[in-house]
Amino acid sequence: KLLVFSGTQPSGKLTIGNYIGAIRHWIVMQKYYECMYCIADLHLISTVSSSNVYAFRKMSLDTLALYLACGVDPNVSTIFMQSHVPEHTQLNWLLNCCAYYGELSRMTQFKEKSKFKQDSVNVGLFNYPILMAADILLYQTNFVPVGDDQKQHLEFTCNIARRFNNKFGTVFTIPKILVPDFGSRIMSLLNPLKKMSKSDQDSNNYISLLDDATLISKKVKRAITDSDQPPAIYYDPVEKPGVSNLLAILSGIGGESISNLELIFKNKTYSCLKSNLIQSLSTVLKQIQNRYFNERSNENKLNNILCVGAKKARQKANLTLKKVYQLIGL
Ligand code: AQP
Repeated sequence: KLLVFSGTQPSGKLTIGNYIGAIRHWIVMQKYYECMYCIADLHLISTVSSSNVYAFRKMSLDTLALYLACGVDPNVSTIFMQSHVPEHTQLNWLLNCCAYYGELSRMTQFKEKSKFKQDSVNVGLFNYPILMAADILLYQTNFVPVGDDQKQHLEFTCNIARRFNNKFGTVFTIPKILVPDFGSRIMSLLNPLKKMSKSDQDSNNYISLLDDATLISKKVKRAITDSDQPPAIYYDPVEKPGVSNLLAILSGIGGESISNLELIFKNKTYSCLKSNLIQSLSTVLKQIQNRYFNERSNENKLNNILCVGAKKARQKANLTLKKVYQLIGL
């Protein structure tokens, strides 16, 4: 079976951007591929300053419960914590020695996240794409379903894999990046020129999978559209970024294609589009939340899933790492 690998950082409050851009595709892929879904806790410590061990542990279990609530099935897919598989950091070092400072300096996400703190930005953030490459390459991954923001990191992964294969001998499968045509870049509600992010300082910019109906309604009502007269609802992210974003969210959550939505909302008002979106989001997120609270209340089950997942992941990771050590001559 071909293998799928993907993951999220366990901030504990995944957004509808994470869901539409990545997680909903994971669910479908479980039917056709062997899937490994990681909770990237080592990546998280490069961006979060908390030194509270309990908080990290809690956020990881929150994220696992959200995976399950969204439909990731632990009986079919391997779900594990990145920190439970030390092979990730071992391969990370070896790949460090094949990566160039110049190419890492050009990573858009690093440039954005370090913009105002050049001197104090931690090296982990700079190194992030290399650890991500290690995550993927350890499992001889064929497909990586991700949102558009991760495309550059994935291209780097392919480059470093090719470089390593050429230098030491072929060991890594070159993964294929799967970025969906629609919904791969859900934008902020108040600034549709900026990506929706769970770490956004203003929570009005995103909808978390755990937001209740009142909050959803408040945030969607405030979302930016445009002042076109008469109002026109069609998909054009350049000319109509706000309206296009709402259409992308509605399509990603409700499953209706964008072109069908354009027909449905032809000659309708923006407030009609928003009411539909509120209705659709409230229904889908309520179902996810019901399952979430149920899963989250059973910590033994969650810990057990992580134990089984780590064991399976380590077995696979070890096979690749052994070959890599041999090829290098370690
Ligand atoms: N706005 C988005 N639209 C579509 N997909 C998105 N993803 C993230 N934001 C959007 C995809 O979600 C997956 C998990 O993301 P991550 O946790 O690895 O971190 P990220 O890409 O940095 O996402 P965030 O929400 O912006 O997190 P913070 O604020 O912590 O940096 C990935 O597949 C990502 O592409």
